[in-house]
Amino acid sequence: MRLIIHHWDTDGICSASMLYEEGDINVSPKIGNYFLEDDEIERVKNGEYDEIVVVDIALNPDTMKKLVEISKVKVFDHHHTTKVENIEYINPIIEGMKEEEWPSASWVVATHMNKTDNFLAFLGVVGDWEDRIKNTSFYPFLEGFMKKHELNLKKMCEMAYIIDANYKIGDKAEVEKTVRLLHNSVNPADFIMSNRLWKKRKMKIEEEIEKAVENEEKRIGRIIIKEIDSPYNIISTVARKIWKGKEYVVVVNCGYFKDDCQVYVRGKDAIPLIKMALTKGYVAGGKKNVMGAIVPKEKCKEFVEKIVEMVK
Ligand SMILES: [Mn+2]
Repeated sequence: MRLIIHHWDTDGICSASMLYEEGDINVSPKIGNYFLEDDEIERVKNGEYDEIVVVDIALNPDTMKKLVEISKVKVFDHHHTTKVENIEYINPIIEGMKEEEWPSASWVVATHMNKTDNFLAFLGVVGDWEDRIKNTSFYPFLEGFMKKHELNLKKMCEMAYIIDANYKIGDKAEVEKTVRLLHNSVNPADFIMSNRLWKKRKMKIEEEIEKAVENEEKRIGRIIIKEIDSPYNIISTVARKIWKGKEYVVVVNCGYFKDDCQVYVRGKDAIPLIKMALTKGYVAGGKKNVMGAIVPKEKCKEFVEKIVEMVK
């Protein structure tokens, strides 16, 4: 049997859905965790899987080392990660290729499977980039696909928001179910647009995000710091909404985890910040423009100060 461990967002779901075959088991880590907790590792052990596939999520090296001790591990991804020994990586980004040419894990998977003319392949891209995909060299591919299928970017963004409402509200079981539902659907676009539960959740989440964006913020030079206190996992969306492309946006949410704060940065170069967070021993990851980290509540203030010092 094969286990697919995937990110909880649209790209992770679309990628896993393309890879999914009858009989596979698919799971997401606990939403917000970029690692597996001990009980999750235990369950992977007990599953006696022949193969573990990790998709669109940069799990921390400690987790990856535990997985490779359990079974054969393969990774499909487009995040900056450090390789762990004896794992097969299908990740053009760590081979030095351009982010714009490999805009999503769904595109990595689709290329690998020779299935690039696929709705889920493109929806994963839109999930990760939203509108900003317009300014990339990838856009003509997406445009061509949308023309052929009478879709537009606004509609595709809406579908990604509908899917993402499930993880933002914290429903891990629904996230996992979505992989199978989309896999089995003859017309995934229609399926998404007609799901009333998901659409209702999207509205609820939009209210929460609106509240957070309007919340007061601190400014230090070209850095915007926004502290929120939300039980929902909306930190990356809030950062994306505030970011205009030039400044650094730091969003902190200490309302999601019991003992930890989520710290999310969007800015010109997040790579040194990821390295700094990892050096400090925190769970952290990201891409060229983003860093996400989980930091103990009592260390959060100091951590944000360090970020400010590094980017100002
Ligand atoms: Mn992704």
